[in-house]
Amino acid sequence: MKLIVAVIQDKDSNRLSDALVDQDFQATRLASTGGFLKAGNTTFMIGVEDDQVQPVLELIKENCKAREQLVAPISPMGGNADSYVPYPVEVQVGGATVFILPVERFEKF
Ligand code: 2BA
Repeated sequence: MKLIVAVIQDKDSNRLSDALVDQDFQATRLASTGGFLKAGNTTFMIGVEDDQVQPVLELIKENCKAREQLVAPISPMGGNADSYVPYPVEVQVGGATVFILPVERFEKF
């Protein structure tokens, strides 16, 4: 068994949830925050048998889009201004960032 941990954009989360439910996959959604943008994103925990990893990855690929996002400049507030960038910078936010972990034991009570 594997635990798929997928960090995706909030905008894609309902679509991915619906697709997972349609295909009878069980998942848990956690509200999370990206360390770099400090903006909300959604983390899915999806427990599946090994042979179901690939179908779940396909669903994630189909339902999660990469998008450009602007990072607003943050004032150095009296600190070192050497690295200060006075204009917004565009970064591409995935798609999805996916970790696949082995599950040692799985119980439901
Ligand atoms: P954030 O940390 O808010 O990052 C958003 C996007 O900003 C990233 O998109 C990447 O394009 C850019 N970025 C991140 N760190 C950067 C840096 N030091 N310099 C320049 N640009 C940077 P993604 O790579 O698609 O990541 C989307 C979200 O997935 C991340 O949001 C974070 O919440 C999660 N994530 C990505 N890699 C991770 C990792 N290795 N471990 C845990 N979470 C991760």
